Amino acid sequence: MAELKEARVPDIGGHGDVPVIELLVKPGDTVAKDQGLVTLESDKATMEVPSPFAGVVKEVKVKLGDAVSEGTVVAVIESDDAAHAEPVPAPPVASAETGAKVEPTAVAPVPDRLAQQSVAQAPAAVESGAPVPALAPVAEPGQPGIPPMRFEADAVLPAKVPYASPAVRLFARELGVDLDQVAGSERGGRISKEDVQKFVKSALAGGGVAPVAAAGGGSGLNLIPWPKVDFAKFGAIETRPLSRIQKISGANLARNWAMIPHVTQHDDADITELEALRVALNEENAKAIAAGKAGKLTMLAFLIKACVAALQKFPTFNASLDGDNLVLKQYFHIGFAADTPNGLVVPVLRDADQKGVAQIAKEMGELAALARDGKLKPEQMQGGCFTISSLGGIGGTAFTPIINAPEVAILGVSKSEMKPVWNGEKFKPRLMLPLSLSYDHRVIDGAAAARFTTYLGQLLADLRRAML
Ligand code: CAO
Repeated sequence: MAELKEARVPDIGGHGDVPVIELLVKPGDTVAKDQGLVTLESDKATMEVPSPFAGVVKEVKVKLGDAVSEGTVVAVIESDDAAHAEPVPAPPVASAETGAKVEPTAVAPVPDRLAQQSVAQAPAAVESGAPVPALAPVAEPGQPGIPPMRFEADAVLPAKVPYASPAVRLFARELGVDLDQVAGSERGGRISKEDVQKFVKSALAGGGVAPVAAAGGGSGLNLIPWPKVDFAKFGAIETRPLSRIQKISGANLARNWAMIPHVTQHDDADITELEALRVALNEENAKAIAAGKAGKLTMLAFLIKACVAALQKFPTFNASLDGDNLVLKQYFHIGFAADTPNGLVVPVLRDADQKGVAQIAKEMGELAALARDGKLKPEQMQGGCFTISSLGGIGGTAFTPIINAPEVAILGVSKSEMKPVWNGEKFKPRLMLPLSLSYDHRVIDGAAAARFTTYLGQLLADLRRAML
C-alpha cells in the first residue's frame, strides 16, 4: 500500500544552513532507496542527500540556494515499500551514450553516499550559472555487503558527463586532465585513477593530447604538468590553503583565460562633466544620504547605465556563444567584480536597462555588502550578460580583465586622472577615465570593439546621448 513519506536531511556532521546547489530529482521521478535527491555544499565538500526509501517523488520541498540543516524535509515521496524496498539485481541495460551494455553495479550505503567532492567542481558551475552535473555513485563496484542495484547510466549521468568518482575527478583536475577525453575501463564506462594515469602517460609520450572542449567548438591544450617544487629547500615558507572562493574563481578564470582568445582595447573617456554632476547630486542629497534615506551615486552606477546603452547599440556584446550559434540576449543583467575578504565574486544587477542610476547605485551597494559578508545567493551571481571590473577606487592606469564566460566581453575601469587634453587650440585639463575592454575575438572583431569603447566614451562624456 503506497503512503506519502518525508525525506529529510540526515546527520551532516553538525553543519547547519548548508545551501542546496543542485536538485537531482523532480516530481514524478521514480527513485530508488539511497538515490540522491539534492546536492548540498558545505564549506569543505559537496554531499548528496539520499532518499531513505524507494518510490515516486510527489513534491520537492527545497529550491536551489535554500539553506538546509539536519531534519529539513527535502522531498515528499510516495513510497510503496512492497514494490520498491528491495532493489533486485537487474539485467544489463544499454547505455544511450555508448550503446554498450552496462552491467548492474552497486551503490554505497547511506554514509558513503554523502559523497565528499572537490569544492572546485560543482560550485564553479554554480557560479558561472552552468548546470551542475549529477554526482556519480561513489562506491567501488563489487563492495561486499551492498545489494546490487540497477544502474541506468542515462538517469544518473546527464549527457556527456564523464562517469568517475569524486576522488578520480579531483585527481584529474589536479593534473589538468579533461575527463571527457578519458576512456573508462571499468564497468559502465566508469573512469578509474589508472585510466587517468594512462591518459597522462600517453599524452606525455606524444600519443595524444588532453584537448579541452571549447564553447564554440573544440580546441586543444597540450600542457605539461605544473612544476612541483620543494620551496622549503630555498628558504622559510608558510603554506596557506586557498579559500573556497579563490578555488572556484581560480578554476573559472583559468578556463576562461585558456579557452577564450582575449584582446583588450584601451581607451580614455572624458568624465569631467559627469563627475561634476555626480559630486553635485551627492552634495544636494547629502542629508538624505547621511540619514540612510538615499544612496550615494557612484561612478560605477553611471558606468552601468552607459554600458547598457552601448550594449543596446552593439548587441553582439550582449551575447554568448553556444556551439555554432550566437545567443543574443534581450535582457541586460550586468555583473560587477567585487573584492571581498575571501576573494573575488561577481554579483549580478538584474534588468539594469529598466532602472535609474540612483536605483542601480542602491542595489549595487546592497549586493556589494552581501558579497563582503559572504551572503550572496547563487541566483544573485547568475544570468550576467556583461561584467564591469572597477579598480578605479584603488589605482592603476590600465589592466587586462578576464572575460567572465559565457559572456563575450568585460570592461575594466582604472583610476580617473586629470590630464592635459588638446582641444584643437590648446591643452585643457580634463578628468579622464581609463577603460580596458577585453573581448572574445571569436565573436567580436577589433573594429567593433573600438566602436564600442568610442561610443561608451561619448556616452560618458555626455550621458544625454543615452536618451537618443
Ligand atoms: N577613478 C577615481 N576614483 C574612483 C573611481 C575611478 N574610476 N571609482 C571610484 N573612485 C573613488 C570614488 O570616488 C570613491 O572615493 P570617495 O570615497 O572619496 O568618494 C572611492 O573610489 C570608492 O568608490 P565607490 O564607493 O564608488 O566604490 P567603487 O565603485 O570604486 O567600488 C566595488 C565598488 C564593489 C566595485 C569595489 O568595492 C570593489 O570591490 N572593487 C574591486 C573590484 C575588483 O577586484 N576588480 C578586479 C577583478 S579581477 O581580479
